[in-house]
Amino acid sequence: MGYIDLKYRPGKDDLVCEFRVEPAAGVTMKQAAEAVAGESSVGTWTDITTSKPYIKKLGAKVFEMRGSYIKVAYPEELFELDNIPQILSSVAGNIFGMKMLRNLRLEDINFPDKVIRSFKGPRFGIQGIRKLLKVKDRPLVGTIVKPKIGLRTADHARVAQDAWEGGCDIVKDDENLSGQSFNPFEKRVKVTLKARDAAEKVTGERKMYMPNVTAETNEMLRRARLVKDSGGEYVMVDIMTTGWSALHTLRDLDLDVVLHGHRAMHAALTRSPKHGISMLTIAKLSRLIGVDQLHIGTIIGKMEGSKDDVQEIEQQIEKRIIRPHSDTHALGEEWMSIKPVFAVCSGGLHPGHVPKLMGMMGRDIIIQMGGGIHGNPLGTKAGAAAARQAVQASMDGQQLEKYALKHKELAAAMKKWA
Ligand code: CAP
Ligand code: MG
Repeated sequence: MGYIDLKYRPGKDDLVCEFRVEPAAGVTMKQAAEAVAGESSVGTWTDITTSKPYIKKLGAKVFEMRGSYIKVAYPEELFELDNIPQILSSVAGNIFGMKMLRNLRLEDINFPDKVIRSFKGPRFGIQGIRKLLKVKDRPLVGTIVKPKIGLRTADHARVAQDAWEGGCDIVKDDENLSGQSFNPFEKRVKVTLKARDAAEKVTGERKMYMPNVTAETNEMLRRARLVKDSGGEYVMVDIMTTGWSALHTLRDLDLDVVLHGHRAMHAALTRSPKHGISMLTIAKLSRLIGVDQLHIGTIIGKMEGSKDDVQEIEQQIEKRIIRPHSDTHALGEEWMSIKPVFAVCSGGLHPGHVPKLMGMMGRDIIIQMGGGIHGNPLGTKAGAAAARQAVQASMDGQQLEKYALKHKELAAAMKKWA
């Protein structure tokens, strides 16, 4: 069954994917494209005796072939509208392992309206989070308690309180901290929320604690409920290691808590420009299911990421209507009533990075510094103050060097890292 039809134009009910395809030796691009479209829709490696005439209309159509890139349209009847695992088992499943391909990368998925309408999307979105924190238009400043794992509960809460009192809006657990014996989940939530309340009293500002609820799904739901019942307003979840179904289940709990999506393990899929799944695709799936905040990389810090990709991803999660961009292989999207997601920038950041980061990504970002705050020679409180000072200087259009002359905490950070 031929799947290539370069005259076909996708209908509004089609789901469309863009792939980067690298055929194996001896395989033509056409043969590779046929194999990708067939295996990800109704085909297999050989013709069969059991097919029926009505199957043909369910076949995917390769409607564009340009260099190493192909665009494939899938009739939406192939999919269960609110079932991300099934959608990915089709367009991001077996095809990655086919011998006919040396490499394959899923660059983007454009979802038909019916799929988009079948998901909740973020509960809070950017405006909901700004309202909760009472922070109108500057970037939010967050930190991660460091050392990333190992602190006993009381020490963990102390670091958090210092960070809040120094100026952080948000303090989060690190991605590999969950319910270890040295810092049990229940105890950590209670003690750290108390520290949050004390910091709110001292500073007069709203302060948020993001406990990491990552665990087996039922346990994760229990932990999220415990956070809510203990007066918490945020939970953090490692979306890649818990999985799409678990994230969907957590979102469907519809707890009135902000969902922070950490993407640890994403680079196993996203890092190679030749093979895997783009962070753009992962970001769109996360928005669809409904995280309120998502790590998207920064280019500047210690983690891999290209400028175009990160800026494209920020657009995709923050805007309602996205135009296609051929250079980043973004297919565009119409997000209708799905709320925007707050872009989280972290990874090797320190206050000296803030002007460039805000210049590149604007003000609707959450800047998270772990080492860049707790490594300040004057300590965590000063580290948090330095981060806020760098944001304020950038908001006022002031050079950090000048601002640091009157702000010793920023001066200490600049001296150590800039
Ligand atoms: C940052 C961090 C973040 C990663 C996530 C860490 O700490 O807490 O998890 O940066 O990367 O564990 O490394 P530092 P991304 O600020 O001390 O680097 O946001 O790219 O997913
Ligand atoms: Mg971390």
